[in-house]
Amino acid sequence: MDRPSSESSGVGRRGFLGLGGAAALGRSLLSHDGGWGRHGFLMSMASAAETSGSGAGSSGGLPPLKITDVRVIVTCPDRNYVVVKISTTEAGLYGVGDATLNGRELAVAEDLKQHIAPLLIGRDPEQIEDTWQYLYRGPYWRGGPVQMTALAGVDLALWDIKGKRAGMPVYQLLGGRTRIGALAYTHASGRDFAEVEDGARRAIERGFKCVRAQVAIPGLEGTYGTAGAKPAEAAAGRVANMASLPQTEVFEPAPYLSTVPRLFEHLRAKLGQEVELLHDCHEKLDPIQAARLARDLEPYHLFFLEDCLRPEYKESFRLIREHSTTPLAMGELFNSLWDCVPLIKEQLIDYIRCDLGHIGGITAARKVAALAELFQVRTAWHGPGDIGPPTHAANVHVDVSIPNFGIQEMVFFPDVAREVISGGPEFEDGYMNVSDTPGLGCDVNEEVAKKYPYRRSYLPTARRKDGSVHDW
Ligand code: KDG
Ligand code: MG
Repeated sequence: MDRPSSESSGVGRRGFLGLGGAAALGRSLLSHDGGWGRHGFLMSMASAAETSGSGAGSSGGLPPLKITDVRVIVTCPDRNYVVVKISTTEAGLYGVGDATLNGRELAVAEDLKQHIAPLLIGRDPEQIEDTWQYLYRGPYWRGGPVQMTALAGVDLALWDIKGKRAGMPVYQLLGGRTRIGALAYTHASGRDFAEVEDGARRAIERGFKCVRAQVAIPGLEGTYGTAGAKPAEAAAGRVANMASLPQTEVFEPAPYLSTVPRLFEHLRAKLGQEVELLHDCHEKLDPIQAARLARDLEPYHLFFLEDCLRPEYKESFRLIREHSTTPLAMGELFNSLWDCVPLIKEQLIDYIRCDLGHIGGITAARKVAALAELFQVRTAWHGPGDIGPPTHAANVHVDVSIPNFGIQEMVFFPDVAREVISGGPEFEDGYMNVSDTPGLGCDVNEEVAKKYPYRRSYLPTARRKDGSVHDW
């Protein structure tokens, strides 16, 4: 299973010439009626999108642009990342996207190399929406986390190209700034309440105004979000995971449901009212359990309670709503735009927190955000360490350009990761921001990436005390 550190799609000029032939055949079929009726129009779209970009796409006197190469770089500086680099006919003009799907990195890399790259060579990179539609609907077997992560990687690289070509940061292309920065939250976790409190105090000293708090549950082996209580333990856990099969944590709802409200009682008593507190249930609860937790947390005024339910059970959010005024966030496991619709349009949540890297990139996110705006739902895009800097950059470009931004989850990447993938958002005084660098503002160093070969790694799994499988 292990692969070399850095892999390229191997689809270059030869693939481009090959596709040109197929597209020419397509054109001749489409133009069979020989006129400028419906078929003639289709012919011109296919021609513009799939081959040369001639007559469509480029504007403002710029010459037509084509995609010449799609490179897929798999690297593991501290953890695995999949980077997509799309080159164009303009010398030095390329885009960098992120297609990292934690635990299934090679599935996405192969999808990109084997199936998607050949479709991109020769296309006009400026036709982002058309390319999105073509890659989403084209394969017939649409959707799923692997394909949507691959699509996001391409989408980000294309927005990067468009921004670089325009000489503008992507947020300008999305309509320009609506705010000076994106309110950020970080994580505090620990083996007991005092350790979580220490972590929260450190975050506040660093400038954070919002902190997500997770605590180990007494009597249970491993609890989501607490492995990083001490940096050394987190590193050890990650290495162990890379060397072996998935670790198994134990989950029981009863101690979890009684411990979490006491954690927040402790934090409010020690930290006061000013800091915003959040908690991630990580899709572990049944509806009535989630309703109880949301109600029990009401006195501690959470900014939001995250991902209470498994992603399949959208209508069950109604039950939680009926019992509590704790604000709800949901969505990091969604990989379809349509997953978001019932929750937003029925106002069953307050924050939609899709992962831009798994739902199809900026092109998808701006639609989710626009729908959410109409129903007074705000955004809280997923921002964990297991998606790469280009996705974090994309998060913030969207955050600072939409009217209904809520909050942004953030991480600090270790220096070794930044050696390979540079750029990405900056943090200051509680807010994230992106620079005015044209495009997304990230780059990849392929030579350095080769120093860090891919290492197979699994997310943990969970079981109940009786041995049955539970959600991690
Ligand atoms: O790969 C899984 C992580 O992205 C996820 O566990 C992180 O839940 C998460 C969060 O809210 O950051
Ligand atoms: Mg989460």
